[in-house]
Amino acid sequence: MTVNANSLDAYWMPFTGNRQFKAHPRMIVGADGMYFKTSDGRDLLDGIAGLWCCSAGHNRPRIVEAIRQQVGELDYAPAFQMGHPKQFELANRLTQLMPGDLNKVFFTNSGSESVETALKMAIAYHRARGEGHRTRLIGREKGYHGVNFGGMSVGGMPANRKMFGSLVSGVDHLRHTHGIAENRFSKGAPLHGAERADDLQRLCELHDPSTIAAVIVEPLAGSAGVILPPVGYLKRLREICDQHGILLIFDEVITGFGRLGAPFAVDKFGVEPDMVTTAKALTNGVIPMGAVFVQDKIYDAFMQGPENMVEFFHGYTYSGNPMACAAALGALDTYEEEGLLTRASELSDYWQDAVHSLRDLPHVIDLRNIGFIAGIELEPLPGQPTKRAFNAFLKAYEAGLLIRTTGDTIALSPPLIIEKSQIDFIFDTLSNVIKTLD
Ligand code: PXG
Repeated sequence: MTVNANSLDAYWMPFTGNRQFKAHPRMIVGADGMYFKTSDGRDLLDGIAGLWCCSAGHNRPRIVEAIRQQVGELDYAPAFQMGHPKQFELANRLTQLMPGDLNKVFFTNSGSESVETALKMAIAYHRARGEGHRTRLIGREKGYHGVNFGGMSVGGMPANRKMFGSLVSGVDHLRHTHGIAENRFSKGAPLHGAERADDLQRLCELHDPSTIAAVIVEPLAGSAGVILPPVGYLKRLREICDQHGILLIFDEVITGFGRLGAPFAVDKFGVEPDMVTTAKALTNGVIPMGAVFVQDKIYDAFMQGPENMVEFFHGYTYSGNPMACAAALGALDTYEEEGLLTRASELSDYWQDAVHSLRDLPHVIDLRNIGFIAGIELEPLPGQPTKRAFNAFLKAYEAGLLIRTTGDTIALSPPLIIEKSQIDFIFDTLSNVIKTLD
């Protein structure tokens, strides 16, 4: 067989319309700062930080240099029963960033793996404390917690579930908070809907709280189309969890590392969960890595039995991989030197005004914003859900702007280094694109 290196046939692309893409490829061949370079030589403003991960922009010197140095010094160290200094340095840096009791961190390679890790920790934690009856997991409709079986099961995006059988058992879901009419065109966190957190109380009454191990939610649901928590909602979830001895997990894969204008959603909303899952911007998206933060009490509960015994039968070949740790340290240096973990709060009024300038355009039925995130919800084309937003994506791409769409919502999450003129470019371009949509 002869191999044609340029053929697009062999690669089965993830979360992509393979046939559409292969008929009309969109190839990226370079990246620097706020821009991608396309194979046809155009600059593409990155309106989504890669996939919500390149928060310091592209080709950042500290990160590039950290990886270069690391690969020549120590390319790999066994993740089990052996350590290397950068794992511990990174763990210390990270836990200093996290408020409260979230002082221990476990390394994974993706958001999906962080979620599986947290769910397993929750069940094993209760068991270690003699509450092995707590096995039930509660997620939320429209939630996205990655693509592995646990995360898919607690997740609530129908398209991501329907093809894959009966999933993990013993899972239930809270209602989502999307589509509350009074919340349309809210600026920042919406005022209505905190009482939907009381669904948890209802599920406690149905299942008995002593069967529930953990509740997992995204503080802000990204993939489902930028759904913000109503004011008071997360605090109410925390209260109900406390009342019944249930662990609360925040999935901060998207919201972590400055996206909301504070280091974490934990800071932004002033609610401390028992665990926080992260990935993406942890390494600026450059090397795959995830991290699960847990409160001291969780780690401590596992530290019993003979000292030579493994306490938690879980981990990955690449947990705390040297290159990933180096990239994460380079990313943290960049975030700190450039004040990126809070930069979105400095520019959030400007961003918010720009988002809401789209209000009177055709097809726009809702606008949502917080930090450097925007959701622009379009009225679906009759009988053709998702098509109008996908057309916006294609037109924006032609006009030099990369956006994401989910359902009929356009999501924006630019690198946190974005300048005002680039914010203007995003919204001028989008305004023109939306005006020309069918
Ligand atoms: N949890 C959350 C909250 C996420 O947003 C994952 C887990 C899974 O992470 P990994 O690293 O396994 O992909 C995610 C991922 C989008 C988009 O545009 C969102 C994600 C990934 C790709 C695209 O909505 N979120």
